Amino acid sequence: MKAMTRKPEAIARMIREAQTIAVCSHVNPDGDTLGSAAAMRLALLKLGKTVSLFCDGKVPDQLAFLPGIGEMKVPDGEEGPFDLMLAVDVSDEKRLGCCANLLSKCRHTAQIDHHPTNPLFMEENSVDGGEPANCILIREQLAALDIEPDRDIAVCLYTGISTDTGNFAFASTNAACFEIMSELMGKGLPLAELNRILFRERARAQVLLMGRALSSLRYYEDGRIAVMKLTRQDFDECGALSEHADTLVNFGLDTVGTRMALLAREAEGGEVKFSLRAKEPDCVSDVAQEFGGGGHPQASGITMDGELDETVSRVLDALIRKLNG
Ligand SMILES: [Mn+2]
Repeated sequence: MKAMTRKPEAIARMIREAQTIAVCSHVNPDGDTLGSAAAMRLALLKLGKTVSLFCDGKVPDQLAFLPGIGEMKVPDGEEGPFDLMLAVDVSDEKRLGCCANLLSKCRHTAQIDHHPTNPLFMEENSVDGGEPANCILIREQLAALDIEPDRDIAVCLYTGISTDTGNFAFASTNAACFEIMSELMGKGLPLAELNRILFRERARAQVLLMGRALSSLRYYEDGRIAVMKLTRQDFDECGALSEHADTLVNFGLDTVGTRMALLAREAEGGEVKFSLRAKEPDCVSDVAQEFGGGGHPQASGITMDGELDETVSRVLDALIRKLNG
């Protein structure tokens, strides 16, 4: 069952009755939760509210352009009390991280979210698991508050919608995305500049690491499996962090004719971390489980003790068996 209880009017009433409002994002914040929080902050300021932004995590450098996002703080226990907590894009209480400590300091609690699994854990919940981005529900919330988006709010809403839809490319992308985009373009949204920051620019260390990953690329089984390896030395020489390797496995998967891809990296603790990917209908999560890992059918991970080349050949053998099975 998809959670579906859109209640912008009920949330608007709670907002109107509150003066001090704590807006909370989820741990490991992304463009949608931060875009939602930044847009709500701007709207609430227009209504004369006192707004605080909280998140258990650091704002990624790439999202520092979001208007007002510099106000975001990790709660330190000294803040509050607040009339209202408003959680945005937070699928359950655990995803609040240490912001959950604020719940007891808030007279009322509410949330706006788009995760199908949301257990409706707040006093008032405006949730629709069918929408591809929370910022679509934020646009609706602004309408319930009689707030017209301005250019800054447009920047926030675009960031959430574009990042959660993979730049309008995922199957979840719907007509509402483009209806809202049409409106935001009319507000002077700097589309080309933001698109470059969000979807094209990479940290230098990541570009260098990409070169290492691509030069390690080998194809097996007539190109149906792509394998890349990164050593500790690659990371050190590129000045790269583990997170810089996160999406590189896709270069292998995006090859014409390739059905499964693997990227293995030596982690700091002496383990080897694997990212496994497959194109539908192929599946890699069962191979991941064989080695104590897990994840989604087409995107899984494994962490293993052992030496790089030896662990890679074991996982590769399992992928070959799976492919021919
Ligand atoms: Mn989201």
